[in-house]
Amino acid sequence: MGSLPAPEAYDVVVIGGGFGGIYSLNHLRGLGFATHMFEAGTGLGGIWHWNCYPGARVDTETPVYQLYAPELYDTWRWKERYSGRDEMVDYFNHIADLWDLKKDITFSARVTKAHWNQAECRWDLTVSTSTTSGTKESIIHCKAVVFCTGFASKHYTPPFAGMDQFNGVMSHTALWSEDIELKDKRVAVIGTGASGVQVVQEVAPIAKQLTLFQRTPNMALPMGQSLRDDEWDKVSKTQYPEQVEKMKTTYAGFLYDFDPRKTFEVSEEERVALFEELFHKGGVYFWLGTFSDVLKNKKANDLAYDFWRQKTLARINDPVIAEKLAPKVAPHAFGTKRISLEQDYFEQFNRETVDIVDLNDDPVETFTSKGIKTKTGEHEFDVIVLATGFDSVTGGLTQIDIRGVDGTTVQDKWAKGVWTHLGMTTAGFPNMFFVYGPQAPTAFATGPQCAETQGKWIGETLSYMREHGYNSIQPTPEAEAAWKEHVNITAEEGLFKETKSWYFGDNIPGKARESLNYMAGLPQYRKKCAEAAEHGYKNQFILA
Ligand code: NA7
Repeated sequence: MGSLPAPEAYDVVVIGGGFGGIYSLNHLRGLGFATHMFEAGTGLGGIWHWNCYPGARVDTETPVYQLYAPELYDTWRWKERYSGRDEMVDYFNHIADLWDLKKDITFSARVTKAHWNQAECRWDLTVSTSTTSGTKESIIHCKAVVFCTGFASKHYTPPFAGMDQFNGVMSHTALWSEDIELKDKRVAVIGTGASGVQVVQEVAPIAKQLTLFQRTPNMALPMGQSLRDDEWDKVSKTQYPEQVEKMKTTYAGFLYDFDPRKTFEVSEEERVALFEELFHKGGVYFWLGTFSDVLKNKKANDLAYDFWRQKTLARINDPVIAEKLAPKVAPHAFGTKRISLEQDYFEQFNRETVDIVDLNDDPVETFTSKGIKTKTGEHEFDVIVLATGFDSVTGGLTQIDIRGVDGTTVQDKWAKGVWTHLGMTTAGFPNMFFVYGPQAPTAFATGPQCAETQGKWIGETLSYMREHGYNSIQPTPEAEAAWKEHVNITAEEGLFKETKSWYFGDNIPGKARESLNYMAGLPQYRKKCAEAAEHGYKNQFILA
């Protein structure tokens, strides 16, 4: 792949400054490609830049949730087991300084169009840059483009009736502005995903009154938060190389994996003992370190749910509220929607000032100038927090006008379902790669590990093209059909597919229902990626 002259033209443009983006920029630059990043926000961090709502925090513990370069690890000191949003932003800036990234990044620059130019064998990008004097559009050319737009960059707001009538402050969690005042306010929170849970536990203690509008209870697990002291830091740094090797072998890239035993292979005492142990370890041990059949066998799953329920009920004083938060009949199999971590979420409902509306019994009829009117009456608020999620996994790509060889858009190609090869490329869109997107381990792996795995593969692929004089690469339609089948067969295995969730696109009206993630785990994914590259990418890719 020959070079194009900078600054209007690059070998590779990276879009988005989250983990995928910073890793790719540094890696590709290191391989000698003229690489530039455009980031729509004013700073680095991706979701950690945008999601500055109160209580925003990582659900994966340190030291797992980070990039694995020794120079980064050695020079960074984590403060807590689960980092808060501000610490993550500091971490990104630390990396940017260490790797001297900012000289190759344009901030406040949103790529609105990416059109493949067949005659010139390049991508023509339209970049909209905001400055104090207005917005400017530029056309940028590049040989290859790597979309690092993440799995949660297009927020979703349900079309509630009368939303424009509300006279108070209303914000989606992903568009939060740090000057929104919540102390002594009457606050509504809609949504019970990770964002809703975090907002509730952070804001309930300071709000005059808080009402949670819940459609599905979150089977949240205790976070087990703790400070990382100097001793931890010292030991952790010495263990780092060994830990990195271990993480490469586990399903999601954690330091632990599922227990190989099945639930009914052990006695009741042994089962309860393991459940207790995992629950008290905190984090997602009880989800991803449990018996290997809990997410596959309904009877095993019921036992896990019941254990979680009993633990949760014990924390809530009012039995009516307790039944809403941890109902006798599970709304779905345990762990088949994204498990969130909580610190004192359930205790917040013991406050006089905190209330819960179960939207299944008491649905929203309309927003009003003063608040929200449900079937049973009007609730008045000063602030409404929309913790209603994202057009997850695909939205970051389909919101951009991306056109391939024959002018077809990604939106059109994926209108009835996603087609990719290896969750990184799609036929008809040469030299286009995406990181942390659909049909990859995205939601079932730690972000940094997924970003590194994919970033490395993309770097190897571009290097191969350069070495062998190829100008373009795209998957064959057969390869992507086979990948889709493999992704779907893999998703058939567990209980996940029976549950409505954003894992399957269920949260967005009209979105095709299918597994948006590759669910066979990171080690298996790496194997598939390596196999595809073997023998010069033959049979799976078209190189020209
Ligand atoms: P999530 O996990 O998608 O949560 C969104 C929440 O919003 C969820 O509880 C939804 O209820 C709720 N929702 C969505 N539409 C509605 C309507 N129309 N009425 C009421 N409630 C609604 O987003 P988060 O921001 O919390 O987290 C996103 C991911 O980021 C998270 O999983 C982590 O990986 C990090 P539902 O459950 O569908 O009934």
